Amino acid sequence: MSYYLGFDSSTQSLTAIVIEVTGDQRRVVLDHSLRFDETFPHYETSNGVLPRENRLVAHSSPLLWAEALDTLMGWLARDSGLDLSRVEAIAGSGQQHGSVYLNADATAGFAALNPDRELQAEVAPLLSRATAPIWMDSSTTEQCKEITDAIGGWEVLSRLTGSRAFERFTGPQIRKFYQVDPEGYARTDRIHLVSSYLASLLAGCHAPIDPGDGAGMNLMDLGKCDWAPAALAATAPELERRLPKVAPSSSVIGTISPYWVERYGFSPTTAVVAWSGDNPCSLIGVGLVKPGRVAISLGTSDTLFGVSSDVHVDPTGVGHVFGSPTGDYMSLICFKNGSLARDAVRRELELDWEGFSAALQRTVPGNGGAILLPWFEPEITPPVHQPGARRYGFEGLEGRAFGDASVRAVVEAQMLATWSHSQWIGANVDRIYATGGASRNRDILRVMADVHDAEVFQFEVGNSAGLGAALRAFHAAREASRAPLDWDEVICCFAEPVRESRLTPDPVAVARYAELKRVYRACEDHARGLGDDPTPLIEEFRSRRS
Ligand code: ADP
Ligand code: XUL
Repeated sequence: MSYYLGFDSSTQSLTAIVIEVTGDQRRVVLDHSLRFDETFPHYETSNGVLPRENRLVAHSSPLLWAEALDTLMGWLARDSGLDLSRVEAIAGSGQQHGSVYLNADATAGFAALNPDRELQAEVAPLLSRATAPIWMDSSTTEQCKEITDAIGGWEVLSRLTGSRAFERFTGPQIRKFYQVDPEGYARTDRIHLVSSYLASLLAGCHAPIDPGDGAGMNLMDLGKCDWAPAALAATAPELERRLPKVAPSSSVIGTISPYWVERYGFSPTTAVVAWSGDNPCSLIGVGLVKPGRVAISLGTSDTLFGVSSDVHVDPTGVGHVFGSPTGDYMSLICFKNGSLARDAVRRELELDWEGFSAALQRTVPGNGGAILLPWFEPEITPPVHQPGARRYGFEGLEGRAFGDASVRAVVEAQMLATWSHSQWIGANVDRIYATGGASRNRDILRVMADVHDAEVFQFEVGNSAGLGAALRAFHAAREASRAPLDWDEVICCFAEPVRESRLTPDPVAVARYAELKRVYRACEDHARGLGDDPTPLIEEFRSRRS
């Protein structure tokens, strides 16, 4: 009887999911989260982001992530009722793109963590940069341009690494650090992603970066799954020696370090498996191990992703191709204004989530042409650098009608954006797997089903990234013990949609949204200064109202 432990170090929380596999018996035995803002208030984070004046900048703390790992391990050992000595393997998922900068003492420091001391106290002297830029940072437009020019254009970079240069990607972030703090860069001996940093703390040595997370750096040759010399040269000097190796997602890094054995009672034989990004892990956690279907994750970010067997780069330069933990590829689009935008509208109207749902129920598909582009933060898809929500078609709405329309307008715009910007993926979207914190809200999923004209399914475990990490631990442990399982066998019973959760599209709403799609695109273009005033289209949409 074995346990497999998966962590998910996301933007706002750290989650542990434990699965048990005994012969044919498979079950999730634990799913527990610590939210950063509430559990660790001394870091003063807001939704996992350190205090900031500039909205383009978003950093978090590597010490917060270490403290969360130590605290959650302590809870598992003392309060979960699980015998941690039965954990056979551990893997993890990290918010993508975020980077941690370590000095030359880190290699020895990781190998000799003192189990009598808290993890964050052990890690603090090993950092060469106090904070970590995360995926919400949009402050590197200049560096993106420089890297793109140096490499010969965005198409070249995109074909090489799977994405054009994006502000949040690790390469542009590293270049900015090198430029604004050359001494800090010179002091930096190793640069980790959130995923490989936390894996290193577990293994007591520098962990590799997997192709899922490595592809989110603008530094990895996607075809070779190794660092791309031209991209490294365009980013910062002597970068390769500062990066961990790229290794397959199923790599066993080693056994768990004595720190965790002595502090919390793990078996010294517990395998530590390479961590990956939250989206590649989610792919496994919703059972997308073969091409065909797509998932939409409504976490802090909203993402839409699917598996493909070949590299199919977005010709419009908006989407990404990452490595999948199965060895295939994943196509992905990412929206920064996901849950936090829904939260912003909800809070402004002083609603709880039930009230938010009630507003969706009181309003009709198409919303009388009222559209709210929810760019509260600078947006990734489409690229919008000047934050600020944009409203169209709200004239004449007041009081509760205005509030209700705002709720529907934000959700409809988000779903229309996932539809509009995912066409390049070319997937057959007749069924969508919904995951992430907001996927428990069936009123939001109703809009998803009608806009995409697709059936939508929910999952028992809402945190697919954490579950995917636990399943990756199971998969890698079986491979290491020379009893490999096909991915279908790995995910069986765990990552299957709940049949009874199925939402089917409503033909009347589908027809209405088919008309609204053109209006939505016109609003987006107008708001970005790329198109005419969409008012005539909104009026025409209204006049067609049956
Ligand atoms: P992440 O993993 O990126 O940290 P989660 O997947 O845990 O984020 O999602 C957290 C978000 O889920 C919260 O910011 C909140 O807005 C959203 N959420 C939680 N419950 C609901 C609900 N009932 N309806 C809509 N959104 C919800
Ligand atoms: C993906 C992305 C986000 C983060 C945080 O490219 O930036 O989804 O991984 O969840």
